[in-house]
Amino acid sequence: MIDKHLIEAENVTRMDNLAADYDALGERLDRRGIDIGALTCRATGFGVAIPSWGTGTGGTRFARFPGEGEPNGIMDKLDDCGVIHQLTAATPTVSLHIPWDKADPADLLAKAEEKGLGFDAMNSNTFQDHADHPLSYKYGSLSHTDAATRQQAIEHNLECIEIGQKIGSKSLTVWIGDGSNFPGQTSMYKQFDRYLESMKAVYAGLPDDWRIFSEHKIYEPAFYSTVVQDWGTSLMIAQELGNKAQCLVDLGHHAPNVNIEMIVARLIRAGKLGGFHFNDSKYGDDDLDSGTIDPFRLFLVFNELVELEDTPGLNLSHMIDQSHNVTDPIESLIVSACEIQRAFVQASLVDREALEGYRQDNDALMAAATLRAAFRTDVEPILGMVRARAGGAIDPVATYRASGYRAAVAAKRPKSAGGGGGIV
Ligand code: LRH
Ligand code: MN
Ligand code: MN
Repeated sequence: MIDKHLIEAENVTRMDNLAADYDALGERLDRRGIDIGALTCRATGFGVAIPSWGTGTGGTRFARFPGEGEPNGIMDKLDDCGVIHQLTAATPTVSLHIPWDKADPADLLAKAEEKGLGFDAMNSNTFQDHADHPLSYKYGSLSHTDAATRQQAIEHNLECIEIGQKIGSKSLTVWIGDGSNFPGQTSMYKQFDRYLESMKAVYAGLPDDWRIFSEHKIYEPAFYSTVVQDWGTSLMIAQELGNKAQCLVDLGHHAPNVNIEMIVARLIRAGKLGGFHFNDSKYGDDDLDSGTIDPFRLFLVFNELVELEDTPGLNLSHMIDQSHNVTDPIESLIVSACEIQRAFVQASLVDREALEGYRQDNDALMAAATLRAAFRTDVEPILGMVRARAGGAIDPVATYRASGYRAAVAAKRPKSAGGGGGIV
């Protein structure tokens, strides 16, 4: 962990400016009838889960360029997650990926406790072969034509639930790469049917207080058709499986320009929105840091979430899913957590009563202006204050750099290999 005296010393250098900025913002918000104290409280309660796999350097299918001091295994990853939470005070949980993070559950729990972390959704992985799975997923997993391969994939998902139960997780996210690469290669009807049958077997093993999330993605690794390719299919799956099944929206898993905020509203209406994988993208599943390409879109997603937050039964799992190729993953994850929290706070600033009035009057211009007024408000003083009050860093990236954490772990962790291919 980072020495808390260092965090305090770093904060001391920034506290006067922060306090002045916070007061000034408080005055401005007051003129708009918004209580900065209440908003700060709201922001304090916000958390997003770190993907364990995001702490390593990702890569593309062309190459992977390992960074210094990369985590070797889940215990190192949890150390890094602990640092991210320590500095941001906004990432209290970690989402694990099996088999990448397989370890004795008692050790996982002990490490998480030491770092003040909990566990969010478990992620199964049947998009690559496992050393201890005799059958290959080259031609699919839960929807494979071969019953034995489907069974192997089902059992893997059940094992993920079993591990999750031991560490306090309450949900399983299923994303599969199944699909086809050529027209005619597969029966799209029968393949989906096989998938549903397999998922029913997984669902049957789900504890009563668990949820299963179906994660859609338009394409990749299959390039002609994908079994769970969009939110329509994902909704069908969740509806066919039952109450404990919901949809997970990974922001990068759509065609460019798709109106994701509308998907969010639709899934909430159906009672089927379970959670998110936040990231940003320019072209496809780029897995870039949240809010770095299109912060307005992130804001619009949160605008729907805030507007509909009192919907009965809404219980969202906020998670990040990113891949870092050219940055220090810890820094990228810090930036993303802060940007996601920022979007939440900005969306909380929307004058909902005025917006509703403009909607009633069909005043499109003023409705859009109402959203813009919230989006344009610089809420950084609120974010900084939330972190400072929680023992985090006013400027988490600067504090992280000042701590020398990366160099310190680089001296201890053996360098990992580069080469072709990264994680998805
Ligand atoms: C697939 C995906 C899915 C996987 C993760 C590694 O692209 O978004 O969530 O589990 O990447
Ligand atoms: Mn994802
Ligand atoms: Mn993805």
